[in-house]
Amino acid sequence: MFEFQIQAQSGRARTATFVTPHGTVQTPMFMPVGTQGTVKGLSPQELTDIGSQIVLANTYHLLLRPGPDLVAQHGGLPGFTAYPGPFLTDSGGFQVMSLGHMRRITEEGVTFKSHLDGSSVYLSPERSIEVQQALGADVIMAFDECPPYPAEREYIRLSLERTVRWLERCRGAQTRDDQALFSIVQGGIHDDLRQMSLDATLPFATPGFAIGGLAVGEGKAEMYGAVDYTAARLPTGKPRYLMGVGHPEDLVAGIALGVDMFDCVYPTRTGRFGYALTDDGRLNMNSSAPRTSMDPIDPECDCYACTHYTRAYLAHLLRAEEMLAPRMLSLHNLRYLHRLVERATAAIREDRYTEWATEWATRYFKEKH
Ligand code: PRF
Ligand code: ZN
Repeated sequence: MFEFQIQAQSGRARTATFVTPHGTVQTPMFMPVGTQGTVKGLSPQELTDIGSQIVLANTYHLLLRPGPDLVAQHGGLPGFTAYPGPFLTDSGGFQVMSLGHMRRITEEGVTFKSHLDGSSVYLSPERSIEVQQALGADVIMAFDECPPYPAEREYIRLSLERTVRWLERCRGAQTRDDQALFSIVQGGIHDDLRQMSLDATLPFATPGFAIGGLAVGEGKAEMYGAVDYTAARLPTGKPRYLMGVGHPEDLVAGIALGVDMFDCVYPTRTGRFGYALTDDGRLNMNSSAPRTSMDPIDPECDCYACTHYTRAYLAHLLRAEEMLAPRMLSLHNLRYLHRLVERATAAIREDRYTEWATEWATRYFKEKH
């Protein structure tokens, strides 16, 4: 179980298979975000059809509503959601920081007010694991703290040390052996703090390692620097997951640095706002040009929207506030990212990743007139 087998490499980029109880997946991989146990607007069948492999769900949200017991009564997330593939649950650490009110963080855990009804909720390493076991994902995440950006160096240091003590407690709380517990390396954008986090985290030899604490407001250069430093020091033979990162250029750059897994609300959120991802950059479907265009969003895309609809029809749906519009744009954007990593994988197999990435970026960032 959880075997990670590298098939090909090109520089630091690699392609591998990762075995989970609900199926074997191919990396590199983009994981759609299904915070509430649903990828907004899309059915499990649609996700399967566009090549989604693992769906991410959130401990924080599902703990508050509907509660882990109800999900467990359905046999966990697969039974509750009818999505047949693997799930990954985030631990709640990051969501408490970004969504919970009136947080109190202590060594023991975090107390916060629910963003839904203001009630007081408690999460700790033990409680997070208990909830993630009830949710039943194939990959579960350690309960960590993601410091805000910017934060004092000293705060980041104390926080990453506590995250390591919390990792030890997560380990101790785990009673199932059919869920891979991934550890999370923190340390902000500071190489020496990343090194401290690595030194303390690597000995746990978890079945996978995440790079946390990024995409919180630092610049792209700082983010890529931290990914570069961290990914180069993670074990070769385990999956590496860059948390909360997933703009197209971040996937292309992250894969070059040896990252295997990504997740982000970007493709679905930007789709709901009327933006479509293409090799020529992000297309604003709310603008005037698409309203009369007889072309599909992307002639190379094989998604349902691109094989059936013109830009003009989709722009019409968007302006009429028809719900098919956000659905189709979410579907297309997810398919775009899945195809992007499929093309990256093909380039890795041909050992021409850098050439492919340069070609892709040249077109993606070219000024359109
Ligand atoms: N930790 C956890 N989840 C996360 C992150 C993190 O650092 C990030 C990084 N911004 C996204 N999601 N547990
Ligand atoms: Zn499409």
